Amino acid sequence: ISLTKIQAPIAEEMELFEKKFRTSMKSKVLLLDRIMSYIVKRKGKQMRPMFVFFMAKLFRGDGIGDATYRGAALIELLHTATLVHDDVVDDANYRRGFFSVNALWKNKIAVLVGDYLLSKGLLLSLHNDDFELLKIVSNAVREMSEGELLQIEKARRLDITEEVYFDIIRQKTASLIASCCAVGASSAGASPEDVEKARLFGEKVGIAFQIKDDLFDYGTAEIGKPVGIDIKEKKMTLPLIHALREADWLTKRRVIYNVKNNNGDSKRVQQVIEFVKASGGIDYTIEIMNKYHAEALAILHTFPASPSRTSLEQLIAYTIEREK
Ligand code: 2DE
Ligand code: MG
Ligand code: MG
Ligand code: MG
Repeated sequence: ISLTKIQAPIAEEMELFEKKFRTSMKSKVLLLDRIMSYIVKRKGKQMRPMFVFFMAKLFRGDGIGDATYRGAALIELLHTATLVHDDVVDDANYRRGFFSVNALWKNKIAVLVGDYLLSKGLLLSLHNDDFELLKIVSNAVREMSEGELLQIEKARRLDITEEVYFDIIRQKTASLIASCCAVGASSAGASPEDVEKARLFGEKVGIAFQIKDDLFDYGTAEIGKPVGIDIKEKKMTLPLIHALREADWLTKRRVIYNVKNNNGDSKRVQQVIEFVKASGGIDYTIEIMNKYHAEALAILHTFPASPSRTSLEQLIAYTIEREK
């Protein structure tokens, strides 16, 4: 199933959202405005606002209020900010098949662009003194920053366990998708218990989402991001962590040596990829991803059946089946 089809029930809402999103990115500074239009033209799949809207509709089928629109715009601005900063942190030259902001305008500018987007997003929550929204997303920003730093700390020593891996992805990726769902529910007037359930649902989805992203690094699909970047960056993800755990000490030493001293050499990186594939690291990772998907689905099914629930089912199926 395609994302366009999944989006159909909220096509009108998404259109209005996009207008709000674009307006909130405007700046009088010419340089900033140019970069903003560059970013807007290369927009992503916008899965996060979709989570906000469908989750809101789950609790208020009769329509989407202003609070939900603000929440969706805030989340997408925040998401865009994190990607701009993430590419600086990761030294990544490509994003969504195009040059990243740092590749075109250098780190100095990219850092400031990210700050600008973040502040624009946070300001949206003040339009209606929406402190619940501000609280949810401020927490997500804190968690994402901690997750990124934890990842850097662990990349130095290559000693990451499966447990630490899940800590990292829960913080750096799942926290934002969890926030999408919490914001959607809360903006539609859901009870605190339901907001918490929505958050937990989003967290499971987010973990599955990042596992899928990490699988892409092994060349499991054509996505406009080069393969092996995580390994080059000494980022240990689940396929490699699992493969290493199963390996004998000599193999382990050889592979870790290759990761540590790859110096961007594609041949060394390719050797690591081959090792992971041969050791069943990919199959194992897919299994775990499916487990998180099933857990998300189980939480979703504690809510009564409705068209929006079906849409959310489709959206989480897409999360793990997507090719980009
Ligand atoms: C994606 O990980 C995770 C991104 C979180 C970024 C958060 C930052 C701190 P990946 P890909 C930088 C918070 C920053 C703010 C609030 C401006 O695996 O493969 O690097 O898409 O993702 O590059
Ligand atoms: Mg990155
Ligand atoms: Mg990163
Ligand atoms: Mg990645």
